[in-house]
Amino acid sequence: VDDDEGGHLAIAEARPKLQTPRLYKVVLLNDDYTPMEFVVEVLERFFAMNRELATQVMLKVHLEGSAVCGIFPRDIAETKAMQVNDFAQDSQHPLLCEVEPDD
Ligand code: TYC
Repeated sequence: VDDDEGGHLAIAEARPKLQTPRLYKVVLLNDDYTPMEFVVEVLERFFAMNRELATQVMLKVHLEGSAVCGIFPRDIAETKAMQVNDFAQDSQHPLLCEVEPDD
């Protein structure tokens, strides 16, 4: 609330200095060894895809070399990529996930 000295009160204009956060793509990369079923499970578990969509995205990676599995603010993108890479390592698959700016 602002007081203008003349005794009038006014609600101060709300000017939140916020910017929309930059977005980052989480990209899944193809390799020759990770089983297709494992990739589908990763997409279901970490990107909340149903089996049909997860299968489509897995096949796109397999056929084209890579595919975007989600677009998020930086921290979330980095966390998801790390979760996928850790899970793949623990399972002894070479599956790799990368983060890149969404221009
Ligand atoms: N190319 C793998 C195979 O033939 C399957 C695969 C798909 C691997 C997607 C990684 O991100 C990937 N078993």
